Amino acid sequence: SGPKVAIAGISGAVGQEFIRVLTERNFPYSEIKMLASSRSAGKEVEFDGETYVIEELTEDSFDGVDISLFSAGGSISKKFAPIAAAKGCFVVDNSSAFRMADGVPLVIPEVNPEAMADYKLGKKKGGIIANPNCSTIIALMAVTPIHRAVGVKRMIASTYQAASGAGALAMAELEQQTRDVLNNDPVTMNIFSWQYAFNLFSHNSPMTENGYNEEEMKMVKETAKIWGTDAVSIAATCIRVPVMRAHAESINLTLCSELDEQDAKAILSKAPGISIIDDRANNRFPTPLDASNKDDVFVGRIRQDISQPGKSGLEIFVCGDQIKKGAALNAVQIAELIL
Ligand code: 11C
Repeated sequence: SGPKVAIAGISGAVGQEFIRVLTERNFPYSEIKMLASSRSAGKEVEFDGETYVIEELTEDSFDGVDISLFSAGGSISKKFAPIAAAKGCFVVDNSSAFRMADGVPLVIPEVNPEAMADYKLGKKKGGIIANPNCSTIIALMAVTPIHRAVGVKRMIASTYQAASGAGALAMAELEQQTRDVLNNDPVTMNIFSWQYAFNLFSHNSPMTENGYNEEEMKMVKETAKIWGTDAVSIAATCIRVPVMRAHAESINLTLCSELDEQDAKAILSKAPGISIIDDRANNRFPTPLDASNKDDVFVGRIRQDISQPGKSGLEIFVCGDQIKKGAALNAVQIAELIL
């Protein structure tokens, strides 16, 4: 027994991860539908010991469905999420389509579960809940416990983002280009405009008028919505690096009151979903590979910022699996709250 579930975008990197996370967490369901575009319809997918035929996503797909996990791109979400919600379905949407919409909760379960207090099976008839951008989730998992303890006045994030954030084809491009370079073959660019292997570049999202790209502005705007305040000054520089599936972020904080680095470490050690790797003697700190395929966000380099007075500044380095906590796991945790 359990809810009737649908996954929209089953053939993408996050869609495939939904299957793994639902299995790992033993998510209850009575029926499950695997949905994708007509291109993937008819293909088969394995889940929980059964073979499912992928169905084409249509307006009728959500009849009788209780919870849908969407990761099929913003335009599919814009079209189908409201249709599903109108049919009484709870949609957990991984795209950016509804994140900033009034009345749509934007939720990291460890951070602001109260934002979706009314979104429970039986309590409300359907609705859309947005999953934040992966860079925002990974940053706020680590920074929110500090913010709750002493208040953050200013946050500067510099990201090192993995291929997975741009999808399965970008991951394949990184792999292929790496082979090509090592074989001395010509490198082909399909997903990105620049060589990716053995290189890095400014995030590929569109540039906005203020010189920040959309990824950077998502971190600014989504953090304000999740924390429920515009009072924290935030800026980000987002960079794509040739790493497969976990994002890293260097985060510099200006605090509202002083916090000793040891106290910061103690706060983070107790925070849900956080693992600490912070071994100065051995120069051992989080890496994207530590975080890959893991649920937790890894934090290290926890140190006082020497450029700020007293103990009013803090520096941390975080790594989190982009497909898991940055997308599929966070969405399934939201679905668990709906249950
Ligand atoms: C990246 N954060 O790593 C992006 C991918 O708004 O959900 C996801 C974009 C989004 O490139």
